Amino acid sequence: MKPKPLSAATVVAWAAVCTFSSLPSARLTAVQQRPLTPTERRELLGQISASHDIQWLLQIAISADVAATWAQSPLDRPRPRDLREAAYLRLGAIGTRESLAAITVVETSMASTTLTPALVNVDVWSMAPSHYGESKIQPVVESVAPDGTTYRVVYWHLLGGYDLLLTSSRTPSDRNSWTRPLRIERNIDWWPTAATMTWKDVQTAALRYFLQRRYDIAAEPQPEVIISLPELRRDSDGDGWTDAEERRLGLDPYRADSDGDGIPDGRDTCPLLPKPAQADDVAAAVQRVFLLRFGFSGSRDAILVRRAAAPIVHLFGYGGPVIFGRDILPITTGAVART
Ligand SMILES: [Ca+2]
Ligand SMILES: [Ca+2]
Repeated sequence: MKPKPLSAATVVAWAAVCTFSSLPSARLTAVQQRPLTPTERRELLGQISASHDIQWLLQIAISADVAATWAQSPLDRPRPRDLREAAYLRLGAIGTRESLAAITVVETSMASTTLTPALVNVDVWSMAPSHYGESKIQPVVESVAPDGTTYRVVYWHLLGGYDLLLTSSRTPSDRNSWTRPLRIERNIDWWPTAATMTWKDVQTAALRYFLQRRYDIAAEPQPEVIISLPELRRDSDGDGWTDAEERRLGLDPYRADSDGDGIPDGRDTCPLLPKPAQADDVAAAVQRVFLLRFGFSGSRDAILVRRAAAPIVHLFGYGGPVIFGRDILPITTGAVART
């Protein structure tokens, strides 16, 4: 029997009772104290896929932290994202009034995902597509500034192509204490290597690096980059993205809401596609498939969508920007997720 649509009041009431501290679950309590072996995690995946415990499924789907407690590292399989996907799918498959209310709670929570978190884990980053693995992030160079702050330069395709990115921490041994890596405004067209970072003062560093364009020839030295921290961090419109990142993504560095739909760029998964007043059934289905396949990944990689290849739908619940109909150059490695 098809469930009746839920009223907004019902959803709000459901959300109000679904506080984590008041959600008892014998099964969750039994396994949440320790990481599980691969065999136990596979069994857990099976339990999720057959469960009728809506509160338990909601806990798993809504929180990356809950799913992560069962793994030694994000590289373990089934990964935390696999468990979350399974729980979200199971809630839909159950199809009762209560399970659909739980899905609404999950989606409401995911819709508030920020694209510009203050701090990130710098050890392992997820690729957006589920069939890719998670990647260990190796710094190109690590350097301690005159004020004792540790800085790392990394490279990754967060903004549509490979970029040099700068992150810092006062407590570098805490992998979750690193600032969101910000774009160094120097286009690179291959992998950087053998870098040095020399501090001229507490706000200014000189970065020298090589690019390894081919493995059968020596890496090529590149012109020095002067990094000014105030310039690197400049966010003229206060939306969370720096000016250099907005120029990279094609956003307006001087307008906090580039597409004018009321959602600031730092929280707008589709910052260049205005959100319509209401999603039709097709759009709602696309949104849910996107959330399922990408939203639970934990990835912050930009996703570039060619206009002719996919329906243009305002999406939510993903940690990176989705840009329609635009290539962001230079892109040479093919590693950027394209749909
Ligand atoms: Ca900005
Ligand atoms: Ca917007």
